[in-house]
Amino acid sequence: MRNMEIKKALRLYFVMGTPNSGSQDPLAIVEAALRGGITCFQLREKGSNALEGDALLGFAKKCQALCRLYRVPFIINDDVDLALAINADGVHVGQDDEQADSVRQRIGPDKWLGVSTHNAQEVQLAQSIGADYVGLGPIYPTSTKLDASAVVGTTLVKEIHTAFPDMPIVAIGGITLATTGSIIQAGADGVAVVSAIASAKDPQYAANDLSKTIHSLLE
Ligand code: TZP
Ligand code: MG
Repeated sequence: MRNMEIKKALRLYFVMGTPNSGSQDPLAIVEAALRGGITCFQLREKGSNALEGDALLGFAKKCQALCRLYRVPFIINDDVDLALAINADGVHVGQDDEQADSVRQRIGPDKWLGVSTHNAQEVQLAQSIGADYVGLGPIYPTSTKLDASAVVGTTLVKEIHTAFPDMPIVAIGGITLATTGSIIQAGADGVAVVSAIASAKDPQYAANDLSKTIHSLLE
């Protein structure tokens, strides 16, 4: 049950922080994305001019309130303290962040735990410590994450989907409307995007286009 719920939430997973909003109002982008049909939102506040302290707390609460309005899960990247402070729906960690098993202990069994992975060994480890889903990527080159590791392509999505059929998988990295279909066809439960929505001229329209494409391929 939980697996199915998570797979559905991964369909169109929007990842954003204020540094990704360019000249637009970040909260307006989040709301536009929600109106356009995103199914999960991750606050990933990273990079130059990233908010900290009370400013971050305030922004996170506003994002959370919007997500609640649209009944979309609200996930925090990396910052377990923040996730616990505001009672977020989950936490997402990378390989260089706090160890996933320690995160699971701190957040308890109910909150979702997502782990960024790049190969079968990392997926196996994530599964063994009780991750609810894995992020796989970068599928394509991306300029959004400066320290991104080597691109893995859709081949890795196929491989992981075959080896771990029950594990919810979301693909990330350089994904656009044009490449979304092949990623879903490779076996991902959904796509995670930053710039395809945050840097779009019309984020609501961009999210809606992605949403229609994904939902047409998944029943
Ligand atoms: N992790 C791997 S690639 C990436 C993250 C957070 C950035 C994805 O951003 P974009 O703009 O969708 O390529
Ligand atoms: Mg991280």
